[in-house]
Amino acid sequence: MSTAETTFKPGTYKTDLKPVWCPGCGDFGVLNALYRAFAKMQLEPWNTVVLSGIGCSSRLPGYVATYGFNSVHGRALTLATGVKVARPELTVVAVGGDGDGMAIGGNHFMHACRRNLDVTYILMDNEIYGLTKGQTAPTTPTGDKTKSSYWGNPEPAVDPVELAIATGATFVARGFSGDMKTLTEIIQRAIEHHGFAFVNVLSPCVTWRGESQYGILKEKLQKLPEDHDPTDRAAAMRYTREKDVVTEGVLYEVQEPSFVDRLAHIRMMAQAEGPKPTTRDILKTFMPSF
Ligand SMILES: Cc1ncc(C[n+]2csc(CCOP(=O)(O)OP(=O)(O)O)c2C)c(N)n1
Ligand code: SF4
Ligand SMILES: [Mg+2]
Repeated sequence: MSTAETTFKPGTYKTDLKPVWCPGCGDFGVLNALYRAFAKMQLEPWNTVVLSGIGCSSRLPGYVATYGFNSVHGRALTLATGVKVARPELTVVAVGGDGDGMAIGGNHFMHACRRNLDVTYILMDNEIYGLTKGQTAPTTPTGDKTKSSYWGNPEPAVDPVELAIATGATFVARGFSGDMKTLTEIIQRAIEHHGFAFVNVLSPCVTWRGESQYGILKEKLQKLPEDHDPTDRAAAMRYTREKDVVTEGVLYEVQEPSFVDRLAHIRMMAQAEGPKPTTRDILKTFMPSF
């Protein structure tokens, strides 16, 4: 939290870099929702880290005045794991695109969910590889024509929300970059959640998915019914693979020990056992003759 004299405003988190996204790109909405959520929570910039892979969306850390890193394609969650394990007291937010998180980074995504890594992961899902000029991504709907599927995408699409629930994430939400009020609330709840918090944000790419993508999504958007029970896994699953509608809100949330909690417990048990093994002791367990 801030000190009594400091009040962080959304603008506090802006850097001098001007986003190079195309005018109308959905990622502007995500960036603004993130600034607002940080300000609502009064997150100290020096205790907050925003990490990403590579893609248009992955440029986001450059526009946020916290610690951050725009890293290697598909590796946002590997960095987040390292940062959180080394400095559990920091607020860690990983961000990136659907290609970054579901294709090359799909493996890391699955294991971050399973481990219940205590970080927030915001996926800016535009259903395309934006930066590399419009190739089919894992979330591109079947049949859609792209730069790499001229006759239509032959593959079934993945729903990141479904994958997150199936592989063990303890907080799973869907947002829309065009509904900043709800998205801000969702991001705040995700950061407050103890454990792996996944937010799939539908974030239109006006350049490679066409200007109609925003209107189509807006038309399909519906709020989660108020009586939805977020601890009910089967109920949450009913909002995955939606076609005619898109439901926004926190679909799933349960409390479980996080990866950091489990590591701390192991460390405590190891310390209680007595003096630490030396490097030689450890090598001996592999090579008794050492
Ligand atoms: C190891 C590696 N493979 C491929 C690439 C090329 N590449 C850069 S960004 C990208 C996909 C971007 O799509 P997405 O992650 O959805 O982000 P968007 O640009 O749509 O926001 C690819 C394939 C790369 N930079 N590094
Ligand atoms: S190419 Fe698409 S995703 Fe990339 S900045 Fe432009 S609109 Fe956004
Ligand atoms: Mg993309």
